[in-house]
Amino acid sequence: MNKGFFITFEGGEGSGKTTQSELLYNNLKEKGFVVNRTREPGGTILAEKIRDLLLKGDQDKMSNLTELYLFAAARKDHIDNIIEPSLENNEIVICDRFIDSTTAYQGYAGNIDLRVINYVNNITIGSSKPDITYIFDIDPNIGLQRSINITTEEIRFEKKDIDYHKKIRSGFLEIANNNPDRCIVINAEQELKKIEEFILNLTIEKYEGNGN
Ligand code: T5A
Repeated sequence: MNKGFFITFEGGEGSGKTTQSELLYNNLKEKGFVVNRTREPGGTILAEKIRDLLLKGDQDKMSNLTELYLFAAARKDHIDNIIEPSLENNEIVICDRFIDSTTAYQGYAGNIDLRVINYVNNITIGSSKPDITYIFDIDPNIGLQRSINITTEEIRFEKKDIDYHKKIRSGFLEIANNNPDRCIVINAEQELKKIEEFILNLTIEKYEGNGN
């Protein structure tokens, strides 16, 4: 029997991942699937505390490597306590951000050697590799404008300059190119409903194709 089904949503700031991951969660539940929706950094008590350290801190007060280890520590706790148990239980897990965010933000934009990033990602996730990853692609000027309209203290990364966000965008596209087996690039500038329907149909098709 197959072990659960793991879906991740990735992309730059304000690309619409959170909105669409919630829509997919509701649509799948409505169709009778057992679904668990979670996010990174976060998902457990410990990982949510690390999230606060990472996202509410002062810009540039933390080194890139410190950042990488904190994201990895939060992820390990999240995998052990939420993601793996859910997958073992044959559930569909939807996660808002996962390892590709580390590769794009700390690797492509943060300039940590990608070999280090891949090594840390691999030892952190073990066998918990996503079955599908939706990568939301958007012009960072549009994405940042969308996220500015949301009131939150979690702005450490949003505050970085536009070149940083452009590197994130091209990093995500390169990740998609290198992992065509699991990554699907979504044009995030399309109308919300169109994206919602595309993701729902493709998810069900892939889920059934996975032998579920
Ligand atoms: N991070 C995270 C790392 O650096 N390394 C890591 O390993 C990990 C895991 C996490 C931060 O941490 C960094 C990356 C991030 O900076 P987050 O909680 O994921 O942060 O927050 P953001 O990505 O900043 O989330 P945002 O809320 O800004 O963006 P979303 O989730 O992509 O966008 P969403 O859905 O909230 O939508 C933003 C706005 O746009 C509208 C929505 O209604 C909302 O108002 N919208 C649309 N408008 C028009 N057309 C559409 N199609 C729309 N879709 C959504």
